[in-house]
Amino acid sequence: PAPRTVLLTGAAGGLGTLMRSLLPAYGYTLRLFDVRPIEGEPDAVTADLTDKDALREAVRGVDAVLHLAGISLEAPFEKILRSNIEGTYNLYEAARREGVARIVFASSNHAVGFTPAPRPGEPLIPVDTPRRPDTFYGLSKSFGEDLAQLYWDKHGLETVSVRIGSCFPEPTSVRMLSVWMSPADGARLFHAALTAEGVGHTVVYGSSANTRLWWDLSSARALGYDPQDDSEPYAAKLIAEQGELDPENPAHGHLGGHFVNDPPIWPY
Ligand code: NAI
Ligand code: 15L
Repeated sequence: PAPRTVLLTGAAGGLGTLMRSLLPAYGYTLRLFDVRPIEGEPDAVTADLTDKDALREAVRGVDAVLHLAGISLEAPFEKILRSNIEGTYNLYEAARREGVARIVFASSNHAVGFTPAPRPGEPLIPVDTPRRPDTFYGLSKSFGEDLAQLYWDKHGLETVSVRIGSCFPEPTSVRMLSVWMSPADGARLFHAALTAEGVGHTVVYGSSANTRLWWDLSSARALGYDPQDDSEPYAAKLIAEQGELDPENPAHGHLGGHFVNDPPIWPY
C-alpha cells in the first residue's frame, strides 16, 4: 500500500517548509521533526537528531521518512559529524528498530561535486559515477548513501537517495540553470520516491528537466518521476547579469560549483 503517514525531518528548513505546503496535496499526513520549533505547528517534534529516544518515538508508526534534517552547507567537521553522520545513523537505527519500510534521503550533488561538468555534446553524468565529495558536507552525503545501501543489504530497509541539485523557488545563478529543481518538481520526485515499488536502494539525481541539464535523470524517471519544469526561461536574464560559465574556472567547471573552491572550515 502507498505510504500515507510520513515523518518529515528538517521540517523547519527551506525545503521542509516548501514540502510542508506541497506534499499534503498528494495525500500524505506529515509528522514534523526539527531541532528548531515551527511556528503554528504545536504537534511538531522539536528535537535534535542526536536524541535517540525522541527519534525512536518520532518514527513509531509512520509508513516512511523523508529525511531532510541536517547541516545543509559546509561546516566544521565536528558539526557535520554530529548532525549529518551520527544523526543520519541514529535515524536509520530508529527506523530499523521500529520497522519503518522506507526512507527518502536528501543526498546532494555535493557527494559528487568534484565531477567535471559535462560540456555541450558530452554525455550526461550517470548515477554510478564515482563519488567525489567536494566538502565535509558532501562527504556526509556520501556516507548517507553508503549507510542506506548497508541498511538495504543487511536489514531490507529501503531508501531512495536523492542527489538534490538546487531546490529553491527560482534559479539564482547560471550554474543553477543546470541543476535547478523547482519546488513542484521536488514534490513530484519525493512522491515518486515514496511510492515506487521495489526500490531497494536507488540513487537518483534531483532536478527539473532543464535544457542545460548536467546529469542523467533516468533512474528518477524509472521511479515514475515526470518533471514538468525547465530553468530555461530564466537563462537570458541570469546570463546577462552574470555571464556564461567559464569551464576553465574550477568553480564553474564542476558539478559542485563554488563548493569545490571553498576552503574547509577549521577548527571545530
Ligand atoms: P535548511 O538548512 O534550510 O534546513 C535543514 C533543517 O534541518 C533546518 O531546519 C535545521 O534546523 C534542521 N537540522 C539541522 N541539524 C539538525 C539536527 N541535528 N537535528 C534536527 N534538525 C536539524 O536546508 P534545506 O535547504 O531545507 O535542505 C534540506 C535537506 O536537503 C538538507 O539535508 C540538505 O543537505 C539537502 N539538500 C538541499 C538542497 C537544496 O537545494 N535546498 C540541495 C541538496 C541537498
Ligand atoms: C546543497 O547541497 C545545499 O544544501 C543547498 O543550499 C545548495 O547550496 C545546493 O546544494 C547547490 O548546490 O546549489
